[in-house]
Amino acid sequence: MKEYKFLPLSTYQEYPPAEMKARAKGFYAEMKRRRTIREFSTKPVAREIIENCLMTAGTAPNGANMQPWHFVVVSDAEIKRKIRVEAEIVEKDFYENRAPDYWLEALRPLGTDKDKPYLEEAPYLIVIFSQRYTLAEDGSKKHNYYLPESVGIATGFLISAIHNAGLACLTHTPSPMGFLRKVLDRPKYETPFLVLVVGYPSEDAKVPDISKKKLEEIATFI
Ligand code: IYR
Repeated sequence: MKEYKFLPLSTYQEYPPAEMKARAKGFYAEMKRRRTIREFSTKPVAREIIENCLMTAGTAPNGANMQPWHFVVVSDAEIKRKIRVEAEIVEKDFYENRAPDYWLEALRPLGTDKDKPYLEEAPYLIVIFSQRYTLAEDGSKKHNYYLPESVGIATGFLISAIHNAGLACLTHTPSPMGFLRKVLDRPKYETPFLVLVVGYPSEDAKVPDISKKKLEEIATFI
């Protein structure tokens, strides 16, 4: 049987408790500033920033370290336009026919609708795919595990990295999103997970007046 190597944990950094408290508080303050936006500037963003944010996403914990994700970074105007056109077709049907009233009611405070101009205006669309299996170089398939958990965690890392870099983003979920695989020519074993719209907010960007639940509402200590 193959012997697998283990290395000493050399990257862990312990902080004195007071510093830990300050860091935890500071990180919360930083993340609390993040807002999902729907009004983007067309101002360009250096590709290097996106590359580093993606490498951060790639560090996420995941099932059996199979890293069952693929990020398609779209900056090409023609492809962005195609995605907007297809997304607006499915979204029009969602808002006008498929969405039940209670869903539309839940979305009302967010001010969302069938029009998705940001899909063309923002400099980057990062289309996140989950991979049902990994294709080895010899063509053999390796099973992947815990896809939604793994890809969801990686997406969370990506959103945090984008915020940390000083950019804004929108988690966009066109429904259904099967068209993304076709438009981006991705293999059958990949399933679109989410579209992350990334860029600067427009000068006059507004956000809905909504708040997050309190700690007591989201956590129980026993
Ligand atoms: N996919 C639609 C609808 C939508 C659904 C939820 I739940 C949201 O939090 C936001 C939007 C859209 O993108 O408009």
